[in-house]
Amino acid sequence: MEELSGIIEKIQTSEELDFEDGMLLMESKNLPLIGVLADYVRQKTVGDGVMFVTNCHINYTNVCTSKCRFCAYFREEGQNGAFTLTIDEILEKAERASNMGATELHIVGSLNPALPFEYYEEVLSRLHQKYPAMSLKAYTAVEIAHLAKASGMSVREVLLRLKKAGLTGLPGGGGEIFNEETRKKVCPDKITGEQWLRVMETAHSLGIKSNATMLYGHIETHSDIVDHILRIRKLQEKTGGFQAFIPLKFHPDNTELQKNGLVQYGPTGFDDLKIIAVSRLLLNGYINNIKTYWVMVGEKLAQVALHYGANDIDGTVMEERITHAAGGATPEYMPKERLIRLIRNAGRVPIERTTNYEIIKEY
Ligand code: V47
Repeated sequence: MEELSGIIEKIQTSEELDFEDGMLLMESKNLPLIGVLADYVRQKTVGDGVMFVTNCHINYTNVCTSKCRFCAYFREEGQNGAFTLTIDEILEKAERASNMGATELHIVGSLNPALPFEYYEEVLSRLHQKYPAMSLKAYTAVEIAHLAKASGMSVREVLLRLKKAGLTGLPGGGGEIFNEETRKKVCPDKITGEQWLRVMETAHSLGIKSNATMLYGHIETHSDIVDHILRIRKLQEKTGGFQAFIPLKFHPDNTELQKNGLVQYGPTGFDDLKIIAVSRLLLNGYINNIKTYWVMVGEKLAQVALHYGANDIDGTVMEERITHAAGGATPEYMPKERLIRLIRNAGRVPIERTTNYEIIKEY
C-alpha cells in the first residue's frame, strides 16, 4: 500500500500518471488495490455500462511474408493449410453474419504478396454495396503499410481509396510491442512501432478512427509495457483517433517463440488483470474504452476484468483463427445472450454498441 500512496494521491486529484508511476504499478504485487483504483477511474470515466458488439471476424488469408515469432496463424505460399478466400467466399461469410444480426465485420489477414490492392478495395466496395448498414473494421496498420509499399501508393492514398470503398475504421492489430529491441526479437520483419503509429496518425487525420493493441506475456519487460501504453497515449493526445485500447494475451502454442524455448507459457491470470488495470490507469483522460478480449483471456476472466478497469468485452466474434491457431481454448462464438448474462452477472449494464461506440441498445 505504502509504495502506491503517491499514485493514490494522483488519482484522487486527477493528476496524470507518468512512466515511473507505470513502473511502480507493474512491479507491485498489490493487485487488489490496483484493481480498486482502476475500477474507481473506470466508474468515474464511463460509468457502469459495459459495451459489446455483434460482430463477425473474417480472416481472408493466412499467407504471410512477415513470419512473426509469436504467430501460429501464418503459412507460406503452397504450404499445407495455406488459404486465401475469394471475394465471393468473403461475401458468403458476410451473408451468414448478417443473417445472425452482425453489425460489424472485423476483416484481418496477413501480408500476402499475391493479392493486389484491387482485391482489398473490392472486398470493401462489394460488402458495402450489399450491406450498407454493416460497419467494415478492416485491415490493420501493418496491412495498410504493406499495401502502400506493394502498390507504390502513399499510406494516405491507400487509406483514402479504402475509405471511399466503404472502410469504417481500422482494427488495432499489429501494434505488438513498440520497444525497438524487443520488437526486433519477436517480429523482425514487421513495420516498426513508430511506423505503426504513423499509419494510425494518417488514418486519424483522414477521419478514420482506429483501435490500439499491445501483445503482452512473451519476452517483453515491464518497461516495454509502460513505454508502449505511453506512446499510444502521446499519439492520442495529438489525434484523439483511438477509440479503444486492447491488451492481447500471448498464446504460445505452435509459435516460433515456444519452439525456440524463449517462452514456454502464456501470461497468468494475475498478469491479465494487472495489464487491464494499468492500461485503464495510464490511459485515464485519453482513451475511455479499455477492452478485455474474451477470446484471449477466457470468458470467466473477462468477466472479472470488468472489475479491474475494463468497460468493453468485444463481441460475438463468430469465427476466430489467430488465437485458436496458437492454442486458444475459448469457443469461437459467443451468443449475444451469453455476453449479456456475463455482464449482468458482474453487476454491470450491458450496452450493445456500433464499431464507433454509438449506443444501439441498453439491456
Ligand atoms: O496483430 C498474433 C495478435 C492480433 C498471437 O481492434 C496473437 O477491435 C496472442 O488485433 N497470441 C490480431 N495474440 C487480433 C487483434 C484484435 C482482436 C480483437 C479485437 C481487435 C480490435 C483487434 O493478434 C495480431 C497480434 O498482435 N496475435 N499471434 C498469439 N500467438
